[in-house]
Amino acid sequence: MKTDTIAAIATAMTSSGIGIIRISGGQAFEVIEKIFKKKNGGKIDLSRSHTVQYGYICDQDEVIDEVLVLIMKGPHSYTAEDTVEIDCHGGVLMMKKILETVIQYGARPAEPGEFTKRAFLNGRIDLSQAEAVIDVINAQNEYALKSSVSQLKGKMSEKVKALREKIIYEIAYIESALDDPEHISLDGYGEELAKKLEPMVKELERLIASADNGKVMSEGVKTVILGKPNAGKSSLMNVLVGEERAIVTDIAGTTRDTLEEHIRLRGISLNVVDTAGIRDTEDVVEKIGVTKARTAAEDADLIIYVVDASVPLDENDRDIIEMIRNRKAVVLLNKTDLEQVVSVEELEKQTGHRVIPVSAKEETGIEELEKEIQSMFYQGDIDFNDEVYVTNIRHKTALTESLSSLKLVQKSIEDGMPEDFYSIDLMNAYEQLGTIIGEAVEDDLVNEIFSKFCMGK
Ligand SMILES: Nc1nc2c(ncn2[C@@H]2O[C@H](COP(=O)(O)OP(=O)(O)OP(=O)(O)O)[C@@H](O)[C@H]2O)c(=O)[nH]1
Ligand SMILES: [Mg+2]
Repeated sequence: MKTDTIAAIATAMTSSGIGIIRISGGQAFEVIEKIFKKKNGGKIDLSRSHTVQYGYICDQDEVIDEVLVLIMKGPHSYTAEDTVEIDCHGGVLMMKKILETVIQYGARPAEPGEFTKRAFLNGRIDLSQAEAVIDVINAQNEYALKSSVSQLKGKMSEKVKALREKIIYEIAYIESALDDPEHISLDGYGEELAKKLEPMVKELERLIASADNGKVMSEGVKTVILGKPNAGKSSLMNVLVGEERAIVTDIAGTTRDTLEEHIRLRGISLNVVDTAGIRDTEDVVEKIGVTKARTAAEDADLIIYVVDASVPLDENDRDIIEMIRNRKAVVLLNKTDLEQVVSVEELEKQTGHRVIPVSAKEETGIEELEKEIQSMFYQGDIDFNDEVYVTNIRHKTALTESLSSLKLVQKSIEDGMPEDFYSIDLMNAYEQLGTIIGEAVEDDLVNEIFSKFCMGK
């Protein structure tokens, strides 16, 4: 199917090295054929997709600019349509002139966001991903950027889709059972549904809570420093913060309370928490500190486990190694300026995590630590509690509506209402979630019923 063909200047409207004019739609190739000449006078070669060709944009005999042209055949393009990008000289006048020529030969000016809208309409991305494109462009800081890139990759959609799938399953089940009570029983179904609703409600609550985006931006990655007493945790904290924030002494059990500091590390914002050394202790105050340390570790996005290289591993270390199993963690082999009785290899084997030798005292190895954290962050290993963050008010509204519908279902179950009451509210929840990814509802239910329950077999 041929859509009309749109064109726009894709780069900023200021003078710059290069400007890009983008054309998308059924006539994109026809347009470029009419206005492009190769250096040797030949026509553009449209036989292969994803090629770059060098030549001139011309209006009849008039040469307008020397350009590179990218050819992308649909569906392998941003819009999933035939797309042409013209790289020209980045003067405002030049870009405008080329755009005018493109329009003169068959395209029309694109509306704001229309390329992305086409990507959505052509099914290449869903609505939340389309919105993420705007967020990526507008991101003012690295968190915002990171969170919108993850939304662009479809993380938000994944969550929403998973929730919707669960909900539609229940709706279909209820509908099927009401239609065919002889074969599908609803005995005890309310209780079963109540159990299933609980995690869904929690998930929605978490997502909604994350929508306090101000918090996300300023909060950063919760990083907890763990280790047995005297390992050098507070010393590390001070190095990271860049000042003597925490008390350091050679007395084991110096740090009693958790101490939190906000730092920026290579563009990543971290909330670093120094904790009391983990050990069994009779000291009442220290004991509270150790419990606090454990709690902090539980909801950390990242754990930095500090090991004293100058003394053998003991049961406190083994305890901590258990705590960080399957967690995002970096292990620091500290005090490597002293004689080492613990080796990197041994520790790597014991913990299953990357081990970096450091000395908090001499401040060596800190750069490696920073690099490691940075790469974990950008590879998506650390991901703000592994959560998707809602930064879009439309999403927040839809999630909130969906949550209240699910709560109504819970209430109906509690009140012993008939099952068709459940499905009305479930459907509301489902529809609300659907608006986030821009999906229609009607067909899904039919499909689900047919695929899962083989009605009228
Ligand atoms: N030689 C050497 N000494 C260190 C290093 N890091 C820390 N220390 C010393 O080890 C002792 C304990 O350091 P802290 O930073 O207080 O250790 P901690 O892990 O916070 O200890 P608690 O708060 O008691 O759990 C101090 O005397 C530090 O000076 C290091 O890299 N090399
Ligand atoms: Mg300490």
